[in-house]
Amino acid sequence: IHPTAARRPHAIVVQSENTSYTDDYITAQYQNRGADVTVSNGQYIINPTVQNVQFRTKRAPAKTGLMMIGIGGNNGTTLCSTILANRHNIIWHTKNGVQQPNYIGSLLRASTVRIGTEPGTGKEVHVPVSDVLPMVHPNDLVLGGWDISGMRMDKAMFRAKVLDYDLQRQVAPHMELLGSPLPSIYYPDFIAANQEARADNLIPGTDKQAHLEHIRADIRRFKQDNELDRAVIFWTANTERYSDIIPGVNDTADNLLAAIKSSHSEVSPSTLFAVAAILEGEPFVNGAPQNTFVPGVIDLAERHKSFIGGDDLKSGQTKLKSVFAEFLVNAGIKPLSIASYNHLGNNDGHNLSAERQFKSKEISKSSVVDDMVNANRLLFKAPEIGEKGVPVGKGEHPDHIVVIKYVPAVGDSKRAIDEYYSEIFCGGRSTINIFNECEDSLLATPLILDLTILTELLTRVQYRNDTNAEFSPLYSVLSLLSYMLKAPLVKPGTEVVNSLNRQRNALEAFLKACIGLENNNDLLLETRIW
Ligand code: NAI
Ligand code: DG6
Repeated sequence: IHPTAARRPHAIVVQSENTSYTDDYITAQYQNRGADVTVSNGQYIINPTVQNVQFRTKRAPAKTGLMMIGIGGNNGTTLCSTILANRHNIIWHTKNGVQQPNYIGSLLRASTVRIGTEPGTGKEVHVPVSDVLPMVHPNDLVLGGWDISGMRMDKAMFRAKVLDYDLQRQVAPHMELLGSPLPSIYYPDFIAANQEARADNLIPGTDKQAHLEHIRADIRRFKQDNELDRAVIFWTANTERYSDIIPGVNDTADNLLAAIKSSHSEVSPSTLFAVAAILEGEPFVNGAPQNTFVPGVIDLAERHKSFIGGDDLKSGQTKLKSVFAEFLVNAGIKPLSIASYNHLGNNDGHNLSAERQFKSKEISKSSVVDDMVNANRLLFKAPEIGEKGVPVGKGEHPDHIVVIKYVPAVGDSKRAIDEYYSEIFCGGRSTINIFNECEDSLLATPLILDLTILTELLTRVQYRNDTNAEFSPLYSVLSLLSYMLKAPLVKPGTEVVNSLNRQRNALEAFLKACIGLENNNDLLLETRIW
């Protein structure tokens, strides 16, 4: 099925007493099966558990806008121009021949899910992920947003130097119609000093409360002007430095709101945008690595039952690492070191050449193997237990380094080099090197689309169970978005899952649960028995 296949609203119908359809909703009963494990005298005592949950999904996707902060950058302009190319079916010439627009790289539009087997033959049936539940089509997203650079969108696309010239040339008149980005807020201390020359499109003043009101008004106006039901607010602006977490300033919702009122210097632009989105009841996704979601933001989102997701798009090197490291550890091979280098020459690379902004990226790229390592205490020693029964340190871990260098000549075409050095059988050693080269923004753009479309969908799903008799929205932190994110934000107190396979399984299982289906497992019993 071609990734740009036309919308097919009723592609799947589940005939079961667990699933019912009305004009407005799909409602499904689901049994959430797990196991409680306790350890007693060195023995694992396991009690299987079952929870009954009912999911209700509003069928009609909202008329949705995507408001990007940083719309004039490489990701922002690439996203707008490729949607316009798809929408207007612009065909262009490359040195390899004629190229058609598509949504390759989008999990939702270009990948499939196994939905069951054909009766009789047992042949597996796969459907596009976007058919499992009604979802917004990317071509239908209404595009807008802010940038500290006021360059008109067609010119900003040329500045990005991502797309083939023949496509740029043809899509430019459509991009021109998007006009210039909305003025934004610029607190120079948060992004690299080398970005200052771009900052010519600013909301005046230094009063952060006034800035918050301004952005909220922008969101309301954008929704009103475009008759939208929903606007997903998406940070794809420069990576900021980390904000200090200061008790009394950004540790609770009330303190954060007060800090904005007093224009406290530690409130970052991205945090201000997140607060604006939450107060407007619109979801906010952070595509960059900084700690936008200080505790006060999470508290505020919970209070308003608003949705947030982050952090940092997982486009290439880290995505592969979250598969490769798991493969090694699950194969019983012990990674001793993982050394990751990359260099790139776009504006993102320029900003990341500053120490504090690099630090944010280094943190988000570094935690990705932790859960796989912690899951295998045969290979990696557990932390020692201190006096009060509390673990000391993190336990044994492979050496893991991340290096990023700015090399202007290569532009958007990022080079990533990874060395996995591992211990194998009886003292042997294995060294595996990976070299990857690709246009960074062409990897990132489909992720922004997937995150936006999934976020909109998740705002339409409600649940009830034994403890909540009334249908309630999902929890504010949308950890189901983890597949597309390097350092997934999760419900405080719960564990982060970095494994790409597990993240995808979770998403598939959730989408299927919403239509009353169990996730397929690979038991394939019919192939194992007579
Ligand atoms: P870019 O530098 O081309 O674009 C960022 C844009 O944000 C610029 O146009 C800049 O003027 C604007 N900006 C900076 N501060 C702003 C503010 N306060 N308000 C509004 N606009 C502001 O960068 P690119 O390549 O588009 O990447 C965007 C972000 O996504 C970066 O933080 C990057 O680290 C992150 N990212 C990118 C990935 C990729 O593969 N391209 C993958 C993972 C994350
Ligand atoms: C260089 O690391 C620039 C970054 O913005 C990355 O391109 C981006 O974070 C993607 O990282 P990864 O590890 O998913 O390829």
